[in-house]
Formats: sequence, C-alpha cells, structure tokens
Amino acid sequence: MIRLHDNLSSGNGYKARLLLAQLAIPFERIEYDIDQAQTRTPEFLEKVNPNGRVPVLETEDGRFLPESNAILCYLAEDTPFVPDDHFGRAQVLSWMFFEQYSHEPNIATPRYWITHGLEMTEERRATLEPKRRLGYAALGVMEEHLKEQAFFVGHRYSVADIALYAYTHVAPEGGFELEAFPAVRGWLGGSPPNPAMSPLRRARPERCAFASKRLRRTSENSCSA
Ligand SMILES: N[C@@H](CCC(=O)N[C@@H](CS)C(=O)NCC(=O)O)C(=O)O
Repeated sequence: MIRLHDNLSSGNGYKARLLLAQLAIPFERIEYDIDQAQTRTPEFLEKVNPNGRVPVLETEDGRFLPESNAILCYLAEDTPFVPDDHFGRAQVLSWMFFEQYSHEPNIATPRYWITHGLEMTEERRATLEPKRRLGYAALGVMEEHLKEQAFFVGHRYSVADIALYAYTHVAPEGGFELEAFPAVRGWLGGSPPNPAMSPLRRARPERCAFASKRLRRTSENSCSA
C-alpha cells in the first residue's frame, strides 16, 4: 500500500491527502510531529527525505517522493486531474511553480508561525511585512485569473487547483483577509474537495491569534491509517 509521510497541520500534506481521497487510492498515513523535529532525525534524513520535510510519498515498491506538487503530478498522471494537451499540462506546472515561489512561502509561513505558536523573533518580525505584501500580491494574481475562469487551467478542476487551494482556504489563519478577493472566494467555494475530507487542521488551534474562517467543516479526516 502507498504510504504518505505527513503532518496533519500541513497544507502541503493536505494536497496529497485530498488527491488520494479524490482518486479513491487507499493509503497508510504516517504522522510526524514537526514541532518536535521528527522529520530531522538521522533515520528520516537518510531514508525518507534528506531535505527533512513532509509530505513524502512512499510508493508500493519502496521509493520515496518528496515535494507536494511532484506528488500531485505523480498521482494524477493519466487521470482527469491533468489536462490532456501538452500546453495545458505546462500551464498546470506554471501555476504549481507560482504556488511554491510566490504563494506558499508568503501565505503558509506566517500561518505556521501563528498556529504552531512560534516565538516572533526579530528575524520573523522583519520578514512578516514583506511576506504580507507578497502574499497579497499572489492573491491578486489569482483574483485576476479567476475573474475570467472558474478553474486555473482549461476550465476544469486540476491538480493546479488542489495545489493552490491548500493554503488559500486557510490563509485567514495566517492573518490574510480574503474579503477583497471575491473571485478567489467564489473559487474556494466551488473547487470540489472530497466531502469525506476535513479541512486542513491546525496543530494547536488554541494558540491561533487570528480568527479562523473555515470555509468547509466536515467530519474528521477519514484518510488516517
Ligand atoms: N516544498 C515542500 C515544502 C515542504 C514543507 O515545508 N514541509 C513542512 C511542513 S508544511 C515540514 O515538513 N516542516 C518540518 C521541518 O522543516 O522541519 C513541499 O511542497 O512539499
């Protein structure tokens, strides 16, 4: 059986959990406490991911694939979650690279600091404002695109939507307001996460300094092994 090395509060892990659920692929989930550096042990670094991070997909034949968007591409090959045409597939990659470069580092990181109760060091304080500016700029790019079309690529739900959904639907947990982005809010309401999946969980909700605007609330995560 496929295994997902994971952390339940991670939006990157959520991408893989969501697609696995939507493809109805059974999988075993292995949880790591990232606050306790469980992805930084010598065993993890040697065997699972030398970059010390989750998610990592472990294939049935024992190979390890890190990087959430690579996992999405791997799982989605030859499924309706990627476009049939060459250019459409490249557009999916284009949005996934956008997500990793312009969106995730600016929107996910403040959420991580807040929801995991990390100390606001001088360094973090200094980078918060640029991250806010760049995060809102990324949301602005998404807004302009989504004013014109319902999904990111080819007028159809794809892994590009999954990649961008993961940290956008919990952006308010990191202090990002979505009121000024009606097209993004419409897309969040319309993208179809599997109803069996719960929204992404916060690790320590009691420490979250900002009001959380859950866009979907369903039952407990159904994908845990
Ligand atoms: N680019 C990677 C980022 C992975 C990542 O940052 N993972 C975080 C959780 S979201 C992690 O494992 N952090 C633990 C650590 O850095 O020690 C991806 O998309 O999968």
